[in-house]
Amino acid sequence: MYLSEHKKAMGPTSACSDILGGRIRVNLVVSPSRSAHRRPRLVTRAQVDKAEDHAVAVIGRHKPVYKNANFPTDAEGRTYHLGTKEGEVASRILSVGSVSRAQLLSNLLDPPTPGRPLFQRTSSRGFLTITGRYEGVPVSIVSTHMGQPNMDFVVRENRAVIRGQMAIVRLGTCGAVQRPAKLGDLLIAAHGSIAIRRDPDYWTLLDGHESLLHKRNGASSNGAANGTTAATNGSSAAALYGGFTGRKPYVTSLPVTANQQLAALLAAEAARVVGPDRVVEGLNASADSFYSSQGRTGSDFDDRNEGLLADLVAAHPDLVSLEMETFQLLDLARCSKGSIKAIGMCVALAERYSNAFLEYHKLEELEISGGTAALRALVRVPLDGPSEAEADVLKERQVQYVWT
Ligand code: R1P
Ligand code: URA
Repeated sequence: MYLSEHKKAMGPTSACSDILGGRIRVNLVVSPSRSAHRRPRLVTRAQVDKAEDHAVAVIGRHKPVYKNANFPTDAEGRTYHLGTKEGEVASRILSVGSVSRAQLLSNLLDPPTPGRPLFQRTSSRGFLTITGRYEGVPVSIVSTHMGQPNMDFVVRENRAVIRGQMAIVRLGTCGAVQRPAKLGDLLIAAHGSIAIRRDPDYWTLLDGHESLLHKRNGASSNGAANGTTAATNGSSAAALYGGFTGRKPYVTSLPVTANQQLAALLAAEAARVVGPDRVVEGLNASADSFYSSQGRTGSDFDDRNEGLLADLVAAHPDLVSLEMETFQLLDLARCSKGSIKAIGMCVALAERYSNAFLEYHKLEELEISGGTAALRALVRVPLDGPSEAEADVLKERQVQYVWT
């Protein structure tokens, strides 16, 4: 039973917060024969059938049954995190970070016909998929949220519900690492992306190194008299903990490439929309956090990242942008056996070299410019359709497409 049906069946509802502060809706089920002043008893949905004839409040939402722990889908074939099924997502996808960006850019899609609104679905995990057409070609806009694990859900679960080749363009926001990239520019990862990861072992080994150093200094009460110094003790400790020496707090990967056909189309469309002097092509870096792994400093944590940005630029002179998802997209496209063409483009929201941050009211216009360029590139890139065998399977399953 869906929530709306459930609401009808279960009577009045009341919004409240769960223990993590998230909004949940509690259905108050009160027997008419009982007095209204009784406090409702909280039961889970699974317990509701067994509830005796007195006031209960049902917590939680309807949960479908998933089969296949390896790649969970429900009885309708909906994926576990994105909640979409075959026929609901187009093979050309614009992936954006936030739900509000997805909603904003859905205004760029062809106007829906009367009585047939754009397809929209928000999953239980908050992923929003909007499907319609752009210049007559089916496209989907998917809010991807933040970080590489979320991009992993978006790429893999969409791949699972689409037949034939796919194209994915990410439109995000990022930090501009060096000139000529500046605030408000569209930065295209035409040279691909590297990944930056904080290495927790650095701190683990550092702790071990320092406590051993401390023990040695403390144990050898006459250390100074023996002529031993912290430095010599330190190096023997490092030898004991082999691997600490030379270990770095942040690890960077080799670059993965972007699809060059899509990159060229996107660069041309972006230049058309905002002008060539506002488009910069180069290498992107996707970090595993907004703060430490992007070289943001502060005094609350021991991050050891003061030299990170300078090191990155020295090692990668073509580095232009720093964000959190593009690497995962390009890496999965690279491993997709030729079935995904991908590229990332970001609005420069921060200048890391000057410490300036874009006035937020200017962002919407830049998102629309970037979104227009991305949609124009998406509908122009050639894609192979489903194979004959896949087409037969689709026909047999009588898949309904939301854009037809
Ligand atoms: C951090 O604020 C977020 O903004 C950037 C980063 O990649 C990260 O997701 O992109 P989006 O604006 O697309 O979310
Ligand atoms: N998003 C990021 O990940 N980094 C920035 O500096 C700005 C936006």
